[in-house]
Amino acid sequence: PETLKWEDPFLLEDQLEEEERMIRDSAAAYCADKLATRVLEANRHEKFDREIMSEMGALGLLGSTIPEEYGGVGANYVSYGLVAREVERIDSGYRSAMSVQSSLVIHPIFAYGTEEQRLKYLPKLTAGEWVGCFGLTEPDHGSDPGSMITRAKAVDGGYLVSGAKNWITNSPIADVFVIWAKSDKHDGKIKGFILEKGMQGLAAPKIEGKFSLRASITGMIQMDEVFVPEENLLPHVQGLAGPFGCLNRARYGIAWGAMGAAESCWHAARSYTLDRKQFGRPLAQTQLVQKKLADMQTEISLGLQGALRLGRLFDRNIAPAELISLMKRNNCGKALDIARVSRDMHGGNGVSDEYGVIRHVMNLEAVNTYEGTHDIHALILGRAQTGLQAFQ
Ligand code: TGC
Ligand code: FAD
Repeated sequence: PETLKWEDPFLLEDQLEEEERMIRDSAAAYCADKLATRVLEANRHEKFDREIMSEMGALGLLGSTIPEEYGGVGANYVSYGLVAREVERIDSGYRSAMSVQSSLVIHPIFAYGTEEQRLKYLPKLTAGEWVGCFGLTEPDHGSDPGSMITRAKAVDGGYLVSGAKNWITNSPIADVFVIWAKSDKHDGKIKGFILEKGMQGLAAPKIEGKFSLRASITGMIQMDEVFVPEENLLPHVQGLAGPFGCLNRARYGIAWGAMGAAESCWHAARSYTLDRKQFGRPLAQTQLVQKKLADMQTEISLGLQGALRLGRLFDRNIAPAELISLMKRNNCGKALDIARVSRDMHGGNGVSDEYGVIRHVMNLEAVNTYEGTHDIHALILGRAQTGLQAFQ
């Protein structure tokens, strides 16, 4: 009989192509070398090191799925997911920075932009020379972005954009802002606009006192009649399908990423309880601890298989949005549970940042909320199977 590979029960490794493994391995080496070494201080002092974007850009980790002529490496979505898993194994905040740049800034410019916009923005964004952010959520409209109040008023040669966006990853350090606003020139439909740092009337103050994703920088975007020239409108999409086309990709990446954070917490719990003795034996030799480890192993291996299957469907362009909701919801919820249990298994040491686990707990609280909360994804799935929408 075959022996179970405890850390990879379904032999996920065997299901990957050679090129996928290579991309994953190079990301893993970078993470160990450059991210793991920075994260404790970054989290403790709430600082995002801008250099990380340039380093990720140099390695081809930003916008990796777009063609080479625009600065990508033409990677498939399975590879994109595998990279998200490696980065989030270290910290969800670093994965956040990567997801926003790739799925929420590079993707919409590539998919909805003009050739001139692609050539102007994509090479610099993929290189990490410019940092981008994505403004959908508003102070009074989070789960319900369709009710946004940000407006684009048509004027000679362009638009005046006014409104506020809240909880925006990377906004305080962004050079490029992809903003979603209702446009009076397009019958009040939602359109995407590219704003640039330095435009008059544009500000992006940092949100202080964040106790989650402290290694990632988050801010507001305030727009007071910002003049945006016509050539900065994303012409090829309108309505919520625009931002959701981006969110589909980011949510998919998060489904992989959250499992990376969960694996980190699982492995930490296993090592800790093997080493730590109480009542004269390793904690790992108790039934309660073994049950917890078995639950972690089960949820993570199923979550990873689901993410891989979704990635294969993504790469064939046949992944339904609701399936993305299913995997984002399941993997974030399960990862958060696993992180909390791992924290408990570390006893008092579990609340020290030296052990890393409490940081994952704090991070996963936000990961479970952003890109559609756990309950919003349940409502998306409920609607898909009953035909009844329960949002309102
Ligand atoms: P609904 O009636 O469902 O749809 C309106 C229009 O949008 C289309 N659509 C989609 N298209 C593509 N992919 C999807 N996933 C889509 N979902 C909807 C839909 O076909 C329709 O098109 P059309 O042409 O008929 O107009 O819209 P609703 O207003 O009822 O929406 C409800 C709901 C709850 C599903 C939705 O608004 C939702 O998902 N809310 C959650 C909001 C959210 O996810 N925000 C994320 C902000 S960005 C972020 O968090 C980044 S954090 C990143 C990081 O740091 O890593
Ligand atoms: P609300 O929508 O007010 O929800 C509050 C609670 O009510 C939740 O539990 C929710 O599930 C529940 N709820 C809402 N509606 C219903 C309903 N109909 N039925 C039952 N329950 C309901 N946004 C961006 O646009 N760009 C970014 O880069 C970005 N980065 C972020 C980074 C961080 C660290 C955080 C925390 C958020 C970020 N967000 C970003 C915003 C994020 O997407 C929103 O916080 C999220 O969509 C939830 O919106 P909300 O905070 O307004 O909560």
